[in-house]
Amino acid sequence: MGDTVVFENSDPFAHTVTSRPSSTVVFDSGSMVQGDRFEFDAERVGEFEYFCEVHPTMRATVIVR
Ligand SMILES: [Cu+2]
Repeated sequence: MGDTVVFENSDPFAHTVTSRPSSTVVFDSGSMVQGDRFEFDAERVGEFEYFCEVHPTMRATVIVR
């Protein structure tokens, strides 16, 4: 807890890191092109689901213990 998760887009296509409605913490990177970075401050214990607004089937979860 209290650490930072860094997302970096190494893909040639744009993506976002956007919290899903089920997440208790709201976050959104906006459009990230190749090389862009987004930081998520893990200040709270929990499981935070996110997806890509451009490709909604791309989903994952940040788990903070
Ligand atoms: Cu995407």
